[in-house]
Amino acid sequence: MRILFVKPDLPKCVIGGSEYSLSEPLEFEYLAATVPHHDVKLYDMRFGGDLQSKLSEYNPDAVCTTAMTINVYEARRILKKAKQFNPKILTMVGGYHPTVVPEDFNLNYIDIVVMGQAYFIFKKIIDYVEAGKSLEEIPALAFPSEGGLKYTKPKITYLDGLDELPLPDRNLTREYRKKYYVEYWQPAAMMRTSFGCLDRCTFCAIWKLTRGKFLTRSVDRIIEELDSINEKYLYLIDDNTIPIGQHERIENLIDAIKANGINKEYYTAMRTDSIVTYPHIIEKWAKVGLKRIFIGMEAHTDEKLNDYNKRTTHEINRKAVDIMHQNGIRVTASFLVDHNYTKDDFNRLFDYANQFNTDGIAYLILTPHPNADIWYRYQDQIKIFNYDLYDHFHTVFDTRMPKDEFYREYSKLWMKSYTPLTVAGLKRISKIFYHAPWAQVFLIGRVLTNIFGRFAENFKTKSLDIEDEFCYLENNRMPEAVVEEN
Ligand code: B12
Ligand code: SF4
Repeated sequence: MRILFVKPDLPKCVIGGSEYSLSEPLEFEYLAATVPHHDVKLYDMRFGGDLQSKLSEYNPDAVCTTAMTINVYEARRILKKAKQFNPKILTMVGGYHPTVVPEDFNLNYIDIVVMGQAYFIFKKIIDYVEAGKSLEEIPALAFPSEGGLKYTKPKITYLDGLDELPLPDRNLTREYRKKYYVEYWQPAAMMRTSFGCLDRCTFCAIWKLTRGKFLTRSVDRIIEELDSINEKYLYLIDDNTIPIGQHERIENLIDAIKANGINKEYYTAMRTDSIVTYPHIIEKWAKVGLKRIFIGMEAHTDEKLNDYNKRTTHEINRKAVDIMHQNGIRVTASFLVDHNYTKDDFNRLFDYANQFNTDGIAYLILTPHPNADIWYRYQDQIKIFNYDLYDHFHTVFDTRMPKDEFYREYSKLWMKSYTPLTVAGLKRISKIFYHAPWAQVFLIGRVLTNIFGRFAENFKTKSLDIEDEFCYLENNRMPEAVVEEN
């Protein structure tokens, strides 16, 4: 079969996508690796182009797309176009959103909605369709129909480990690889060494994907994949690279990286309590290439950290940043902005967040991702059901301040943090450029200009709460999610 994977473009109003990162579609590389006996092709719409001409050129038998919540409308458009182009094309969608709200894809131009981790399911679907066999015995599928989705059983499947998975097929992305970047690292590759998290933050959509388990890959398998990747810069997409009590695997991995002479630079996410518990691992890893780290500090008060069930404190966060800085690792600290913020809260957050002198800082608006605890908790307070706005840069709740003012203060947070308008901003920019290799100066400029551009624009329009032809409201409420909490 000829299978076309289509990575959707981002809605125009989404912030936080290509402004800072445009990375390889690992989901399709994994799926492609399970069907080596079929002809596969990728069309990454984030780089522009025209789907119609791709369809004519390749004439696929199946078109597969993926969707986070922000991709829902674009994913639908892709599959609709494919069906209109040739009604015989098998149209399929999977990913985070179809997993938790499959009903959003109950549309007559979609043949199959796939829920959960589809590594082995995908191969079966393709082989069964080719052989003309019924798909009913394959788990975790939903078939659109007028009376509602028809599900196969069980409704969702989970992984127990990651070692049985094939290595991602990076040939799929060969024509795009040089263009993928993570902030000012380009070309940058993406890879997973573990999946899931043992913590239970209320705003987080991730830990339920593995039923709360932390799944790991063996060191040998990780080294094998590292060896097969050409890029020097690696973004490890682990949700929490070193959970407390699970540190041995990373120590062994660091030893293996050293023993195998692997010369790469790493960027990953870690909890601050792990950093504080294992400073010696940070020191060791820094010596073999850990250069950058993303930490979710989330709040400027311990009370709010408790409310998010973050299980960290200001003191832990502060120590963690110190440890990273002592080891020459660049830190991006991320904070959640609450829709109930007043002007004073914005000012307090700015002062708090900027005291750590981190290279990167991110302010994400608290967003109720379908199936996260807060999605259930705040159901009756969710006011915007336009999925394009579920990007952490828009609020879908009513705000305490008038919306215009809220967004103005929000934009100011970013502007003040990344421009010489404030001492903190000036310090940050100087620090970023001072430590940057010459080759990255242009790329850093690009990220900063993008951030500045987006938020400066917001000063003009005075609101990020835009509705244009790409942002439209289809549902007046979200359907029930199917993933059960364990
Ligand atoms: C890496 C990552 C990114 C990368 C980009 C990834 C990419 N290439 O698009 C970066 C850092 C740029 C990013 C950005 C954002 N991200 Co992100 N990201 C992730 C992360 C950590 C891993 C995703 C991944 O690549 N997994 C690896 C692949 C192999 O797994 P997978 O995607 O789950 O795919 C499997 C199945 O879902 C299924 N599947 C997926 N697609 C399809 C399609 C078909 C046809 C089939 C059959 C199966 C299938 O099969 C795959 C194999 O089993 C997840 C968290 C997580 N642990 O999942 C968040 C996550 C997906 N991101 C999230 C969000 C919110 C964002 C942003 C909107 C945040 C922001 N504004 O900055 C932006 C959006 C911009 C964008 N899309 O480019 C949310 C999504 C929640 C939601 N409601 O949709 C998640 C869940 C994290 C969170 N915050 O809770 N992200
Ligand atoms: S926010 Fe981070 S630490 Fe909290 S549950 Fe999610 S992945 Fe784990």
